Amino acid sequence: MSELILHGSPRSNYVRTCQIVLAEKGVAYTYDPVMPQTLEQLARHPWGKVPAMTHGDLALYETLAITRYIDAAFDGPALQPPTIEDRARMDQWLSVYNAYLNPILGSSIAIERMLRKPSNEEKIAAAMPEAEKCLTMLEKGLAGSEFLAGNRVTLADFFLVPTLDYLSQTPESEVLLSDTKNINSWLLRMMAMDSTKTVLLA
Ligand SMILES: N[C@@H](CCC(=O)N[C@@H](CS)C(=O)NCC(=O)O)C(=O)O
Repeated sequence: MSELILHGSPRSNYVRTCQIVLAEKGVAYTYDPVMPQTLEQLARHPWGKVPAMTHGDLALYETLAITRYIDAAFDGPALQPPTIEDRARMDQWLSVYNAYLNPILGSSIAIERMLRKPSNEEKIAAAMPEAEKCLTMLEKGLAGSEFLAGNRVTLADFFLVPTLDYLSQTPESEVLLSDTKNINSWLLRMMAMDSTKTVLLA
């Protein structure tokens, strides 16, 4: 089979999601460390974002499309639930992550604090109330199950974990993650997985 190439910058949370999914599935791939908004990335993604993927004749952008493809195209553990109900829950979390969690917990706080120098303090402060809401909702979501969509890890968990890993390293986490025992246990569980360790602790 042709070689799979993952294009994207190494500190991007979305690129990290793809790398974790590839590791979880045991897929050998070539990593192409390209920055967003470069001419080469604009040729792959109309908005110049990372990641993108090439596999033979197939060129894809958007993390959801890439990770669903990898899960379907390769052997290894299934990363999408077998039941209609759990799959719908996973889809709901994926949508919630992309629409609400990543813009606040990821872009406005974790990425801003960890990767932007100097960080935009006003942007971080403005996001804190909404971040509390995001985390309260996540805490409730993890109350009855080990993972977001039941007791098996799914793509939804692999979307969230790079962002929560970054967030847990920020000073803001001392407030945000001080009373979130379900999220904290989930994060420990996620960070103990070989695939996650390989990417996030590298
Ligand atoms: N909807 C895209 C989002 C990807 C995204 O936001 N990537 C960020 C890095 S984590 C990026 O490329 N940012 C640079 C930019 O927007 O110019 C996906 O799911 O892949």
